[in-house]
Amino acid sequence: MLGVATFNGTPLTEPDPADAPVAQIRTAVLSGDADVCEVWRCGEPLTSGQHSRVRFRRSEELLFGSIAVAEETLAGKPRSTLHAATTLAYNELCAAIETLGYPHLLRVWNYLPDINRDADGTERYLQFNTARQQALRSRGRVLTGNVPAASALGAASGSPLVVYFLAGKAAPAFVENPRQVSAYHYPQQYGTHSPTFSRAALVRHGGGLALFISGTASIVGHRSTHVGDIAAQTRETLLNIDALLTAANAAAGSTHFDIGSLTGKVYVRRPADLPIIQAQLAPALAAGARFIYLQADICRQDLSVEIEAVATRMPGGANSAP
Ligand code: 3EB
Repeated sequence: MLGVATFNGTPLTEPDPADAPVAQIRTAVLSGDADVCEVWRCGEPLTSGQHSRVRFRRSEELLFGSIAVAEETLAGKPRSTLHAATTLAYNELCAAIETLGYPHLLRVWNYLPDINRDADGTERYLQFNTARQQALRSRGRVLTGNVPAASALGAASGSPLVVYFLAGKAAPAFVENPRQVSAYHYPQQYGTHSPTFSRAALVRHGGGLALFISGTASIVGHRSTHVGDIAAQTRETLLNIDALLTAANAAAGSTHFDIGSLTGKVYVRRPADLPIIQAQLAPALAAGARFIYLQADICRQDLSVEIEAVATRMPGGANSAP
């Protein structure tokens, strides 16, 4: 086991999680087993360690890491506490992967409390974007093109900023969505510092393939669409995921991935919308896709649903869920 993410305090009893980093995310689980967790496995020898605040576990090629930063500990800094927490998390994350020799960030998950709340005149998601971009720049990392797939969601008030990630020794291929403006090129109306992420990352590993699809929402071009229409937002999100799968298959040189090969998380802003969203996902579920449903605020206030996913392809061609 490379690493684990738990949601809303899921207790971990097996198998010996003491060795693997556990990212503890405070987002309510909306359906099925409340004790669900996300487990990243790898069939290779693994070792664990800690670098500054980053707990990690790694194979020869891949590293899973997790860092949590409580904003209360950072009061009195010149910028907001979230800015300070994000700077610290990204500085330590970059230092860890560079020192340990896994310099390529593949996939990053960001959870921040009160993501849509205004603080000191700026929405906290925008504060996060500014600090993330500035930290990456100060570490000499690129800000467009070869940037990781990512998600950024709200978490319960009072929880720490939690960032967990996968990094590799080899560079992945990054995939953009032809239906959407690249997030790192969003116009200034969405914030002075664009969000630094790619729409998807395609990773070759051990003769197999893994496709990491970033948080995907009802955005066409750079605009939110179907504001207030939950069913239509879900359908538009699926069209975006379909377009990404097509782009990823083109990059991989073969039709490896389809909607039925996805495992993922569906983020739902208002729990009451869950049945509407699930009804729209029925064809994907019938094709074999597997999702868990979490209550989380989406970073754009006008959006109600977001979906992230992963698909893996084993050597020899079989699809398998992670
Ligand atoms: C979007 O497409 C929706 O800031 O890391 C999705 C995935 C979104 C990642 C991030 C934000 C992020 O812009 C929001």
